[in-house]
Amino acid sequence: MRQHHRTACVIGSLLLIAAAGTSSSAATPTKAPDRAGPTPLGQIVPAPMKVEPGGAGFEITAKTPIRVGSGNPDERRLGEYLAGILRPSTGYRLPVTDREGKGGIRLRISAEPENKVLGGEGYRVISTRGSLTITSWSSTGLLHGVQTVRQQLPAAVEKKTPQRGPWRVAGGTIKDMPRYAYRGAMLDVSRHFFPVEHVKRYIDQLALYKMNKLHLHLSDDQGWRIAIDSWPRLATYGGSTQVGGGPGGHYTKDQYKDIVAYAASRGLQVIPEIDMPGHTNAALASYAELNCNGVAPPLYTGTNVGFSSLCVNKDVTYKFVDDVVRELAALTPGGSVHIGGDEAHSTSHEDFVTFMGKVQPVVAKYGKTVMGWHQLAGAKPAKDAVVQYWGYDRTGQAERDQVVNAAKQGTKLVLSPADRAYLDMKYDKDTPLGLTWAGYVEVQRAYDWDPGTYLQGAPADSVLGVEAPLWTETLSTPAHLDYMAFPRLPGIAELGWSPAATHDWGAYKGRLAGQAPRWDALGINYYKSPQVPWPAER
Ligand code: NGO
Repeated sequence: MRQHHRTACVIGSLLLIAAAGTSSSAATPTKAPDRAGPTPLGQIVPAPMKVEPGGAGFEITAKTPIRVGSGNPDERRLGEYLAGILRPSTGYRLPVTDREGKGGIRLRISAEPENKVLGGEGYRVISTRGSLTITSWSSTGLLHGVQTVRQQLPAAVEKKTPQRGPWRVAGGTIKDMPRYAYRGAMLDVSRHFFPVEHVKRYIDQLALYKMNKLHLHLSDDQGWRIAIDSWPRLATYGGSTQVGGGPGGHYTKDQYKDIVAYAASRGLQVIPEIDMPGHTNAALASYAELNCNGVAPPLYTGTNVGFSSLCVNKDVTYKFVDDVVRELAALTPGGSVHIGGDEAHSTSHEDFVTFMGKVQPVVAKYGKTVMGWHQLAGAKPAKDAVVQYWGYDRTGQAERDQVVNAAKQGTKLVLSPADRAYLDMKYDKDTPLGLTWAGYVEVQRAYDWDPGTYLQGAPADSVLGVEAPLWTETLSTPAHLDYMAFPRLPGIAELGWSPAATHDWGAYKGRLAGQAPRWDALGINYYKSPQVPWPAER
């Protein structure tokens, strides 16, 4: 049903895209950055809240130390993280030291009022001839400050072999803090499985743009990707294939913990999703008793949606849910567990409401809050539930109203409009990967909307933030992920971080273009959108 609906909608979206295309001026390449001049202060992504340029600025040299306080292990850890980026390309020693002294790069976590006003993720960067100071109230803020400094340095800093400097940071002060508390990305590791190393690569990319949530879509019809001790066949059998019939895979608990810890070290909280009651063929195939008819269906390697459902009226279903949520919650230091709830086309509305009524308290019982796709608004969202809106320009008013009404009653929203934030949509008709059901999503379309006013009628303070989902029906390698995420992901990150007053496609596309040499240095395979004035190749 949904598939049909999606195909029909492509035509409408095509018209929209065609109309939008006429207004965007031809992209003229920006000049390659002058080796003699550093990146102007604040010309980074996401745009900082406040930039006060001035003064000579700092230059990293062979003698520069990275100074951290003696008392705070996070300062040292982040000092080493920064040094790890700078050492290979600069060729400098850059010792991380807690010895007092003047000059150099200084990392400080402190509760001084100037830091406190910038909140738990804010930071300041102060660049003068004598020193470069990154300071914050928190380790996460300090990490964001490090990412800012990284982007202020020449792109060659990202390379793994010695490069020519100079390594300058423009002079002045940046004061920065995020607009939204929730700035997320979702990776679908079910349709195609991605091993730990690939997930870490994505985490590093997200951290560069100050994202702070990694939502992992751990189960779907095509594969169950996390080991659950009490139901072992979920992973060993349910995870044994993927779209197209490849070998699939799953994370052991240790591997999953490794992902969670790595994400935390990069400022990201992992939100695990077990999609229920639909999108459950992998589980139903693994355990016959979960099916209403007691018969396990075969594993599924296609890309249809909406055909599977847990058996809402069987007790064993809730034993299963309890076990899975309990084990998952134990692996989840963050506050939320995502229970899916989308496209339950094989579950009656009544059953859906019953199911969500029973499952949400289980999440609460294990100390977590519920996150769900926006269909949860059609059941009774728990008091502190967060719903993730994934509608698009063709979503009917009744469906929107349901979400808006929930928001008016206190449900918080994360916005992932499919025709803006879905990184799996094709950019245009020639994009070799991706889907089209929400239309084409070129770079400007992904960036040019305001989360604060997007869902008309929803109170502005109901919006927790934004999330860019990356579904992987057609994506199976890191190069595929790169190509769909870049250059759209930084745009969603900017919508989540930067003040609304900085929103300006004209200025943004220039800053975005400035990121390309960095992606080249990092080996990121990005889409060269004709909408962006990429620097001339050198
Ligand atoms: C939908 C669907 C997913 C698909 C995705 C593809 C949601 C929330 N459910 O988004 O199963 O993979 O579209 O774009």
